[in-house]
Amino acid sequence: MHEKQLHLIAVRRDLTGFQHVHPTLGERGTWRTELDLTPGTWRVFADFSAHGAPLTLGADLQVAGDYEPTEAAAESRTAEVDGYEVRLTGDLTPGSDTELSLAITKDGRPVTDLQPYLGAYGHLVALRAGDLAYLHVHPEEGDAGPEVVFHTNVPSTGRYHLYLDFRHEGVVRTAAFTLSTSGAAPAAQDEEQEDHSDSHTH
Ligand SMILES: [Cu+2]
Repeated sequence: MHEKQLHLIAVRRDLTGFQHVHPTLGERGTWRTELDLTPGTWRVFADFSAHGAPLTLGADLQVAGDYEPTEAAAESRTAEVDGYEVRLTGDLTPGSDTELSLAITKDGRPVTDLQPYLGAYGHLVALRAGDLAYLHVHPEEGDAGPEVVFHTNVPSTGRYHLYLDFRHEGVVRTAAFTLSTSGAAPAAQDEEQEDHSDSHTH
């Protein structure tokens, strides 16, 4: 799925840490990877596809050490990482397909030569604040920047933390955003509407 058999996402429960790695399968069916975790409580998600169905499993991970609780990030539609600035436009409206557009600039100039990462020009993970419900979002086919567009369908009202991985000049970087939903809670949905083949929540 997205060029990898297994995606492992590690997020610090106060949402101040995020890692997206790809374990390798070793003997006796054990997957292994390196993670660089700071002390505190982390949530890890194994994201994969089995028998053609996307699946995400989660588990908590306690990391020993001097732990300083940190306030979760405030609402933010812009992120800066290593001289890059990423601006998010679009809203999250529960129960309906919405479009998010992320525009990437470096030193103030639009980045138009993004490199593919996991088969796309960006990879977005959305986590619902509180229970860290996991939403995997797939980008729309598009150019190598400066904008990467995603379609998403968040299940409920609330605050979501979004993590965009993008590759440029051979380096994968992560930009983090915090966004609250707009609009009212979705009306009770019938079975039919639930089937969104390109996004899934767990
Ligand atoms: Cu991955």
